[in-house]
Amino acid sequence: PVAVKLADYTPYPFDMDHVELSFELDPDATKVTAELKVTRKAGAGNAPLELDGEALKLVSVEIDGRALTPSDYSLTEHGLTLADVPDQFTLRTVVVIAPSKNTALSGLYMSGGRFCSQCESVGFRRITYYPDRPDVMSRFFVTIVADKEACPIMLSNGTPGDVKDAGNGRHTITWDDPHKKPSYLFALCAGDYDVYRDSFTTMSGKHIDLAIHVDKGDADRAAWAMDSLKRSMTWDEQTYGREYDLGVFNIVAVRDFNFGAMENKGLNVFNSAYVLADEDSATDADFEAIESIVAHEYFHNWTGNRITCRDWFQLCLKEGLTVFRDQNFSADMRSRPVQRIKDVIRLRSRQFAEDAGPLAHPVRPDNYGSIDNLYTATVYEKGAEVIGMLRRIIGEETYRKGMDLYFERHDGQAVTIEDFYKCFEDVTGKDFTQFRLWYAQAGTPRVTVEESWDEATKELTINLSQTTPPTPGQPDKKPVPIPLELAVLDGKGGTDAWMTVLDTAETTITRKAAAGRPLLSVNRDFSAPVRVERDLTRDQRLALVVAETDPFNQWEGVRTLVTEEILKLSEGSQTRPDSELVGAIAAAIRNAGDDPALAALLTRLPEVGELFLEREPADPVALHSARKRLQAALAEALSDTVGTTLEAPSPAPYAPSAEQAGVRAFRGACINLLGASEDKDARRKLLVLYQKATNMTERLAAMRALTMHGECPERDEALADFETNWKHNPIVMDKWFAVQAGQGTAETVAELAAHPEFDLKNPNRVRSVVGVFSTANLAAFHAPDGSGYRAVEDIILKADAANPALAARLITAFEQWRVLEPKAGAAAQATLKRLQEAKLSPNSADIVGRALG
Ligand code: BAL
Ligand code: ZN
Repeated sequence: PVAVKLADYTPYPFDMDHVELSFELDPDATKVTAELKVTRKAGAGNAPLELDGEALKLVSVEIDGRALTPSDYSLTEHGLTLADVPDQFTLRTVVVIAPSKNTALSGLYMSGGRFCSQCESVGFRRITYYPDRPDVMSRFFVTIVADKEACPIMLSNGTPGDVKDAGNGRHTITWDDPHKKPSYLFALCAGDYDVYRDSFTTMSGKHIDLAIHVDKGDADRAAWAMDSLKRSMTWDEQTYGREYDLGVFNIVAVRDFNFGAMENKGLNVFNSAYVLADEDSATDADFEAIESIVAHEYFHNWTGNRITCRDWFQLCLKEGLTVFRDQNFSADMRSRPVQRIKDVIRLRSRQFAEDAGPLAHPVRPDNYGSIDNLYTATVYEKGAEVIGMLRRIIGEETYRKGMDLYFERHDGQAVTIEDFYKCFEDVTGKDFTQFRLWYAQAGTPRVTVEESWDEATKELTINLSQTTPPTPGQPDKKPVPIPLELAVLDGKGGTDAWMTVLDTAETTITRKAAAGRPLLSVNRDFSAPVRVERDLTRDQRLALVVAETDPFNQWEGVRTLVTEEILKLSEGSQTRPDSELVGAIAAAIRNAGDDPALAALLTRLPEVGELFLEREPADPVALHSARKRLQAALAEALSDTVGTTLEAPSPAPYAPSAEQAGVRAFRGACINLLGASEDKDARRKLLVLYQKATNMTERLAAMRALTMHGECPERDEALADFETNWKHNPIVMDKWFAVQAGQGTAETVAELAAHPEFDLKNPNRVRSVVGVFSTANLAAFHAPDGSGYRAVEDIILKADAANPALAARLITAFEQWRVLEPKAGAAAQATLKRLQEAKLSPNSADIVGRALG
């Protein structure tokens, strides 16, 4: 694909502040009439009117009621251009689209027999001819005409009018959205749903009708999503002073969806996996994900919708900021340290890997080949970290002042990162030019820490230096301002903590201690998204874990020890896990017993993919085997704890509360240890745990642990039982597919893909097999004989023909081919080359091309 460049941005030459859309819904031939009130902007010269459009059948074009003929316009497969238009006019177009044939799930399509839409980023152009760019903001009036029986409910953005009869068994409604918005926030859903209703009273006393639309029979399973929505609304009022601004807020759950969810104004569309939950069918992780995604989409109402992006390069303006907001919401709803650890695990496993490979790009890229491929861990997760650093540097109160100014100054506008930072410059009087390098430079900075102790002066000298490795197109990097939370610890609980902003290549700090040599704690709470390098011995690290007073760094200390141990085992410098270290880790886990959620996280060993960053070349098979050996040793060392934990009953009656979830998380960690255990009785115990489980969290944990034992009758019994019980529920069956793809081999993938319920058109199902296999089962995916790649290649090619956004995302699993051991690396490269020679969509071609470099 041809690169689009930030430097080429020019404003759209026309205002389009009033849009009337009319839909006559029909799965095979929906007629869309668009009336656009167009005004040429002052100084726009005689620019032509260029409208985007794709996969549309044009029926007619009129200007001010005068029908145009093909000689009056130019029509291509990418749009409609009218060269000669007046300064002010009404454009009326009629097109026909076929939602039932739309497998890309972008634009208007059918899912489960209902109409739904997805327009971000560029789906609206598959609905009608329009300037499909975020800086064109209009007031939308949307009329829907549909069959009464097939579509008793017809939804769009804004405020609904009355439903009226439209003859021939049809009815009609008009929605008016008073808030100007870009086309990517348009939505339309229509069909027969069950509805879970509630209401909310805002801080100024306004009544809001809330409704979640789901599959027939699923309404009760929307209760948690509704509860999460109301808590999000309260949180945004209390934390950011932001009130909801329409009388209705609708959510629609859709089974076939490319994203997790979408923040369309007043009509959020959700992947049904992130709406439906109850104790029988959902895990605590599902409840947690629903809470955070409902919050994320709701928070977009202010950070994304009321203030949107000028162009797609500014995507992090809404995404990084909104992730930062949802992470803090989750931290307030649950445990802040546990939330921080989970956020960092996610950041490191996905974003650090991206930053270290051929797909590395800045948080705000300055060019892209395919916009769908910009929805990355870097834009989202690193984008959130940058906002977190901003808040750390200026303090919470000043951050809130800056945000207040941002909302006040830019409400109703489409803006840039520069506009955002200008608000913070104005409230602080500081210059954020250097800070904005975080948006422009790709790559994860490395901070090296060296220390020396002067016994005579009782001074600890700390040398800090930073470098950022080269990334594609960016060989040289400048120092960025890195807020480092530091502390010296006396080992008796005494903590002398401070923050320093490392904004040069190198700096030296001295810290006086009251008595003996203190221990240094660095990057507490993961204050900056960097890799910290310290040359410490195993015993120094163990001492630091014991002395540590920051919960994040306590976990981090154990994590580092575990990582080093797995690396040693994988490299053969050690054949058996060091029993002293295993004992120390087991003790740390037992000591964390008061906070079972934290204890569960300490029990979870780093995934193979996270270890890739530590050594080149990476040998996934050796890493996996080393990890398993350490896990087995830990299972043995903790066997008493595992036994007593699992003998106790699971909390009852069930509640999805953070407290109960913490208890179940540790029980799940113990079940997982049984999965790694060499105890002969482990399989039988696991089957009993599976059969007796009173909730999905533990049932699934037991089934997964059984698959860790490979082929065995107990595993087969659990899998067969699960399938029998849940075959009617696709969201739960996704878990059944995922568990097997996450533990099996290439053959398992082939079997799962041949299963009658494997559906290439359903993104959740494809991701539960190919996505899980290629990102969570790296020893099998990166098998040196290339069998793992062959297992997914054909599925990716078929998926690409139907849904390019989905396929392109799957191909990113190949991004690390250069760091792999030579055999797997060569096989991965060969697969990418074969894909390149196939006729790929522009989305997939973009990823393959960049991955090969
Ligand atoms: N805007 C796309 C989905 C999300 O990030 O909310
Ligand atoms: Zn978002």
